[in-house]
Amino acid sequence: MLPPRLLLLAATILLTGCPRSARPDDALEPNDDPAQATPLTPGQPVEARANQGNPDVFAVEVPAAGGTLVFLAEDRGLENCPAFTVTGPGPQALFEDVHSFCNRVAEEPRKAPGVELHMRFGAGSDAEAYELRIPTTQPGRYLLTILEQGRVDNAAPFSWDYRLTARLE
Ligand SMILES: [Ca+2]
Ligand SMILES: [Ca+2]
Repeated sequence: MLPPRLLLLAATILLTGCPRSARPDDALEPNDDPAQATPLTPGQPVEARANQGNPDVFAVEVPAAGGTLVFLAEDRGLENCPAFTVTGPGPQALFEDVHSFCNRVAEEPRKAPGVELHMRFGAGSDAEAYELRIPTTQPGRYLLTILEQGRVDNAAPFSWDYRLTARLE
């Protein structure tokens, strides 16, 4: 017989298809879609948490074309399993992680020309930092979405604590 908590979790997964978030979210919520995006000021970091199944959307206003928009997402703990999407201006897709689970190396992301993802590693096997470099071919509003992924068999939902900084080069 399963303990009641596991039974409740199993029922939740069966009914909703997704484990219910066990951890509190950050103070930037709700920021789950472009209309609710958290504005980022270049050079000013924000600290946040991505809970599995709950997208975190950030917006940067790029005043002029011809530079590079850089997003730096640094690991601050918990399950380091994010997928990134960048669009802009408008719905134009510039970067899209296509992996559904934590195995980032299994599938190459979709990238517009000139877009780069660099990962910095320390002692562990997970990246300490992710740097997305986006050539800004047009001025306007660019959006970054961070969506925490899971594993095939994670019973409790994953979360990732991160520090995010945008800058314009
Ligand atoms: Ca969040
Ligand atoms: Ca969110």
